[in-house]
Amino acid sequence: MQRKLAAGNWKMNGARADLSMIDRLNTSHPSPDCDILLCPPAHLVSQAVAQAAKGTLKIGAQNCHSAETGAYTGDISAGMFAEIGASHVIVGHSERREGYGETDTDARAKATAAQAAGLIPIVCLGESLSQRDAGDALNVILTQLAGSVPADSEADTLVVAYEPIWAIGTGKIPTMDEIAEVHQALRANLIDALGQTGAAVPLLYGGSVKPANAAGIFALEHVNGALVGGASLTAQDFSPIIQALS
Ligand code: G2H
Repeated sequence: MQRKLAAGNWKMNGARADLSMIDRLNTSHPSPDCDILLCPPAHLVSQAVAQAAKGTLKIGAQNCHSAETGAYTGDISAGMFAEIGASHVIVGHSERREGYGETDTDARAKATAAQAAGLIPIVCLGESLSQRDAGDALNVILTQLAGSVPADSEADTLVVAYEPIWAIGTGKIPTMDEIAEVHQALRANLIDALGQTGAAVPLLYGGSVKPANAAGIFALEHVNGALVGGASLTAQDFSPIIQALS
């Protein structure tokens, strides 16, 4: 059985004062098989961990370097995030792939570094609109999966998130059949690659998840939660999504 996960990705948004929403999220009591995660910008991770300490909410990072230490000005390693109490790190997000030229190889190196540091990587995959229109979505996604997931992952050391690029921050989402088709293919491929471990890896959907569409998405087979951007910025929006999952 897969654990469920409602993960908020604040991207480059939020200030210290916004961490007050952690207190409100910490008063929600998700089911025992459901984790709630917030990934604020890097400079807020430490304070967020402290603020979340009195509840069950987990705090993660949005990116990490693949090296443990070194001359990488401006970067932060997985071990550094682990040291300050983070539990997860997002890798391979399309905004990193598009904006910084990150490849599947980079995503896998970061995911491997995260696992070595004791963090759970959330490996993101997803097709562009032109790739979907060309009928190439599944091929693109499964190629990214094969190239981005560390081969020796365990069910409790990996999360995979399907995020169609054209659905991110646009208010558009795929049809329920399209999401179901991708998640079915991801599950089958993870089982091929990892055996029974692949059956238990949590699979998230991401891209314009809102309170109004969350329950329908969560009802789909092989959808074990969501990676939520804009709607994770306030408790008013994120709380009902958490409720819909748990
Ligand atoms: C996709 C998602 C969060 P949003 O990037 O990872 O963002 O929910 O704003 O589309």
